[in-house]
Amino acid sequence: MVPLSLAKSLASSPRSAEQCSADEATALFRADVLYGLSQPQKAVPPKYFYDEAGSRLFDLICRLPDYYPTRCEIEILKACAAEIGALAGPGASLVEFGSGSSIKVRLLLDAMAAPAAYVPIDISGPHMRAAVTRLAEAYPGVAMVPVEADFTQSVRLPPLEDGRRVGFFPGSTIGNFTPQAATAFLAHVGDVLGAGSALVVGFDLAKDRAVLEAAYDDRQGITAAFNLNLLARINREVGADFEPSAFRHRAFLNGAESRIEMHLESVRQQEVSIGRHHFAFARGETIHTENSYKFSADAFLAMVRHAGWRQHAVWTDPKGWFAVAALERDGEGR
Ligand code: AVJ
Repeated sequence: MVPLSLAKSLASSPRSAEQCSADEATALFRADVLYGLSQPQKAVPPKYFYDEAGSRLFDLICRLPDYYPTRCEIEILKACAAEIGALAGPGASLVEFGSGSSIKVRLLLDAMAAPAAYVPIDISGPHMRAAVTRLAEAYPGVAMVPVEADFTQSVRLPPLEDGRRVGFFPGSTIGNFTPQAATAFLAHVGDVLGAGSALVVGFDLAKDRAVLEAAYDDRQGITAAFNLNLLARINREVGADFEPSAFRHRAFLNGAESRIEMHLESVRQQEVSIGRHHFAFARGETIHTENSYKFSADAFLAMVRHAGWRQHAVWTDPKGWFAVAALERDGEGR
């Protein structure tokens, strides 16, 4: 079951969905957009960034000089891969939540002894399947079992071999949730993976405002294009009449909440229509499109404990900008 707090915090309309048809996915997208634009603070959940164009733009973001999280996390994973491999044990199955281009997972598969399966779960089906095709060539002995699903909703795993189940949730995607929803999500992941499983999760650390704001408002304007692409997607898939050039990308640190917020700001007073629904925008009014929480290691580990996980290890990069936690769950496993 989906914890309601989880759906709410992402400004989703309350409902549950997984592994649904394209028509159903579009209907849910429409419902989320109508719901989100009806709120006092207009909002659209960040999971909708990742259509084909958005997934490609996100891959570009990961290579930007200003966007440090990807580089820091890869540096950490290279250093701790052997220990994660030992934690996984032989014949383990690796389950990745929000797999995207599946690049970091290679570091773990390389370090694992005879991994049985790789189970990527991603909302962007075509992007994921292309990544899995590339991965299958490099890892012929590993069963590739992609699951096209919204992992913020309840997910069912396919049948897996007897080895340990190891969840992988990199990139600080956990930071898209409010701390309360993140705790609920970590508990949900524990239920999905089951007793005796492990979880490797990346999270971004609180740091200097200038570094953070540059990472989310890069000089090349790629993050702006990524944010604005959401409007083009809503126009195309939901039939809205957004004028993307009448909105501006905004990204800033909300220090009180310890999160980067991304918004799309209306440059003038205007009205946007979706079918018979009309949404008025004042000049300067925004659509809140993403939260990206920045944690202290202590705060993160407190959430993890509340969600029923035990800490195995926490690693950071030399600058102390990003962290990866390896967690375990009690029990016999299967
Ligand atoms: C994929 C959610 C981890 O929050 O840093 C990157 C998304 N947004 N630049 C993040 C994102 C703008 C990213 N996560």
